[in-house]
Amino acid sequence: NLATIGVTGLAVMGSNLARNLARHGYRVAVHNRTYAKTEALMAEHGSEGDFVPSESTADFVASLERPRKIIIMVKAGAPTDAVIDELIPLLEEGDIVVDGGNAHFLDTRKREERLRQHGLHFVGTGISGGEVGALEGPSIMPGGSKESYAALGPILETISAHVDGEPCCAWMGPDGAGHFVKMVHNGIEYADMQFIAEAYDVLTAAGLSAAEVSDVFREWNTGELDSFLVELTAEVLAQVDARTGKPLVEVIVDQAEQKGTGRWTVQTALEMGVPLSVIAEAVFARSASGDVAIREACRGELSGPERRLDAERQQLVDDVRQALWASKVVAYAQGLEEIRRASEEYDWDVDIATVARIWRAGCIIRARLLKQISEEYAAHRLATLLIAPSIKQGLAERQDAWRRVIAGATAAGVPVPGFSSALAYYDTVRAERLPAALVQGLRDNFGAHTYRRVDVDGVFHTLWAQDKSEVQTA
Ligand code: NBP
Repeated sequence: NLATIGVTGLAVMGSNLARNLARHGYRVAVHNRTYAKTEALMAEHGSEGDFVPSESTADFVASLERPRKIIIMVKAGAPTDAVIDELIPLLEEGDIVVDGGNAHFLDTRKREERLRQHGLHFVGTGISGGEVGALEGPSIMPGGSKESYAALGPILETISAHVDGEPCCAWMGPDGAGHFVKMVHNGIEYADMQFIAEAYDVLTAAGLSAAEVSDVFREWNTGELDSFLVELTAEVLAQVDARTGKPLVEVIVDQAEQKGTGRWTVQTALEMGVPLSVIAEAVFARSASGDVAIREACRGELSGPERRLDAERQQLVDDVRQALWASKVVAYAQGLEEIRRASEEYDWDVDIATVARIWRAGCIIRARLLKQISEEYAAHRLATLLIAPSIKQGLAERQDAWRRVIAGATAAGVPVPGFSSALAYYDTVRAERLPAALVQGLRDNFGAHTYRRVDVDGVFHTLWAQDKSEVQTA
């Protein structure tokens, strides 16, 4: 009696994924390098479903029906390769190896190519939703061959989160497409959290307490900002520290850490030449918060206005809500554009409407807004999300509030790098003319880098060091 699917790597994510599969009636083979973890899973949750535990990798592989479907849930990087090395000689043509870890999409491309040479399918799969998602239904972003999805997809769709009966799992495209989409998901998550943090900062600068801001976020979660992170913000801000009686947020060290997927998103964008300014700003904001030496050197040394925002409270709350919505839209626009560009570069044919659709539930960035984004991409061919009819109108309606928040925060010396960067991008792409023309003039002056003209086709250079006449170079 063979198992339908196997999971190797039974730390928190792997265990919960295996339990999720078993709860849905699948016979699940389970394996972990250190057998004690397999035994612990069986002791604590073995009765929840039909598990087939194995101590050795060989027994684990032998316990699976063909084509074998094996989900690897180990620490990303060298551990993933160690598991793959062990599996390859034990597998047979047509077997499917799924990497559910947070791998870099370029590593996934290499692994896919390597396994393909062995006649095996390698499915780099983004899984979002943390440990609760893995157990109760994550958002799942598989890449790899389309053929492998025919066998694997129905299982993954069953255990994924669902919205209106639709699974939050779909084939993203070949080789690294799934991990790419997951990477950008995490980048957007950085931006979302930065905006939320800025909203909190602005509201406290206007005199609201953490508990009051918590109430504001709880209220926001019933409207257009309805999302998992806004819901969590209300919870975190309401938490009172048992030691001091203060809001917990006020006793947490104000240095944000990161594991690296946000950085990857930005690095990739830089290499592809995609303006991902808002997500980059969010990554840099975390780094800046952690620059202790610089912050200590500057605190009390650099002058600025008193941190006090004088605004009518309800008006400010309404304005910040709108700044948050508008900024979030820009982060999505930039992130989705990065996916579209990569899809072009790597020939993945990723469907952006589908990406937004499978992010609607299960994952960390799940939000009401994603339904609207998905519908807009399904209905229109969009050069950018910003010009989708309902989004364009939403931005038009909110931009005065957005500008007021940034102006007010800036005047009070409250840093809002995320909001400002988002608005700057909005104003950049809608501009009639950009000062990039001057940049081109300067480049031509010091480096003879040439320029194009608005009125005549061709490439031109001004003889700056001579008589400043213009020559056509192409
Ligand atoms: P960890 O990332 O903490 O990895 C622990 C697992 O890796 C254990 O099963 C461990 O086996 C195994 N492992 C290691 Br370490 N080196 C190994 C090797 N050389 N050979 C075989 N197995 C090895 O687990 P996690 O937090 O459950 O995350 C798993 C994956 O899911 C990661 O890639 C992570 O980035 C990704 N992810 C995590 C989350 C989350 O919320 N935590 C969300 C989404 C994705 P051992 O028991 O023998 O040490």
